[in-house]
Amino acid sequence: MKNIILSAVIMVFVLVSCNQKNKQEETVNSATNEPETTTVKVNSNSFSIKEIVTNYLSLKNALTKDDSNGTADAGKAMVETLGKIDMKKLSGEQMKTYMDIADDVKEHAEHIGDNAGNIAHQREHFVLMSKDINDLIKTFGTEQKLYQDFCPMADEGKGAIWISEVKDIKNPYFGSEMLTCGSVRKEL
Ligand SMILES: [Cu+2]
Repeated sequence: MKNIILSAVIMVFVLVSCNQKNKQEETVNSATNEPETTTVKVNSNSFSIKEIVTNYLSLKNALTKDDSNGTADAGKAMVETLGKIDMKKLSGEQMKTYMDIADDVKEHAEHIGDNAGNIAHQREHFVLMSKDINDLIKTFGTEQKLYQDFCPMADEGKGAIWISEVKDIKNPYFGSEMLTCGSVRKEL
């Protein structure tokens, strides 16, 4: 009898749908993954991360299409974009925050750019790049309406976020294999 109950319980776990899993992970993650950071907002008419975000979005869209070469090109373009950002408008503290994140973005962009043909590896770096872009938006704001999406199955089941300009879910971690897996976590 005990065994029957036990297997019934296991079955229920196995049958948990993608959506239900989302909700659970969402609660866990909103409690742990969002440390309060000092937000240093900058006027939109001065410093802007707009070009970085635009570049990130085209990289993300190439991944949703399983386009490894396009993803690599967008990675290379990101390295160029980062080199052109004018940091003179930032105060000392803001500059430090920006440079910490931007250095990290650059590293991931380089790896993504160098790994055309290895989309799995590009996606590994995209997990971390997405966190950085999320931090940049949290710190410097966005003029464009953006969504923070979450896929519970990405990053080997640990779950990962990405930023999107569209409300519809188009999953960059799985592409055509599981394009609509995930959910909008919040509007940015
Ligand atoms: Cu790498």
